[in-house]
Amino acid sequence: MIGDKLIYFDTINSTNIFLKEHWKELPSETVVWASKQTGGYGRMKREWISPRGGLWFSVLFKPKNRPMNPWHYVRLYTMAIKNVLSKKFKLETVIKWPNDLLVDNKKICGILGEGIYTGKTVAAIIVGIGLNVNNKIPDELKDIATSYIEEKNKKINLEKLLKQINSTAYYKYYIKYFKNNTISVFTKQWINNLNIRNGDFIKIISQNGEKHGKIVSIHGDYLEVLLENGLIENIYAGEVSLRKE
Ligand code: BT5
Repeated sequence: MIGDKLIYFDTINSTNIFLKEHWKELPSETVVWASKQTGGYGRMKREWISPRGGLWFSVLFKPKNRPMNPWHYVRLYTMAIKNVLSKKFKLETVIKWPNDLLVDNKKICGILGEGIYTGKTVAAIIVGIGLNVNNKIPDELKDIATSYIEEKNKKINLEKLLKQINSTAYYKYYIKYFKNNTISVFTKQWINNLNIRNGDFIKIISQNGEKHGKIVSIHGDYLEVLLENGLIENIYAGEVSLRKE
């Protein structure tokens, strides 16, 4: 079960970095949890602010003979956390494609999937989860971020929450994923929970700049987008952020 091996730190640079350095000697489904991170990061090495009170953890997967797309692993955690927040804590969120959970358009959770490659094959996957729980949001993030305590004025026990998330992820999502050996069994549920729909106008932001377009169709792994220049492009998760327009 995920988290049977749990490594805890009061303070660490980043739980993802720890697993990147130690993945070889640790078993699959090890969880690394820290009360505070000093060097937390998101996609494209963006800073992830991780003060005490939030839930910051990473999960190692080293599955043999299983699909190894880091984004699929991210997606299952996104759905599991949405499920736990709704069912156990009465907080409704929407999934912002591809890796965030939002409350009223503000980010409460960000998830980062990283693959460790030996040659061309993925030897391990690290899923890093940042969930704002009992931490107040600093002024510089107030417009774009929120936390459970900001929304509900209540605290959650972080250790219990961590266990609830991991057992929901495992029993409701990962077992089915591994058994079917494909993420497609969740595609319908994924698309229904997203904050985007066919026909939405979006801005696509990547390291190569910005593009504007209209969503033609949403697929399990990508969005089909009609760009301003008339071309159709498939947009994959990864180094891309979206804004609805
Ligand atoms: C993510 O990146 O959303 C993935 C974040 C993953 C963090 C976890 S914590 C445990 C593990 N260890 C790590 O070092 N990382 C993982 P991205 O989509 O790139 O979003 C990053 C952006 O979110 C930043 O540029 C800020 O605008 C914003 N941000 C930073 N800290 C935030 C916070 N605490 N809450 C909400 N938004 C934040």
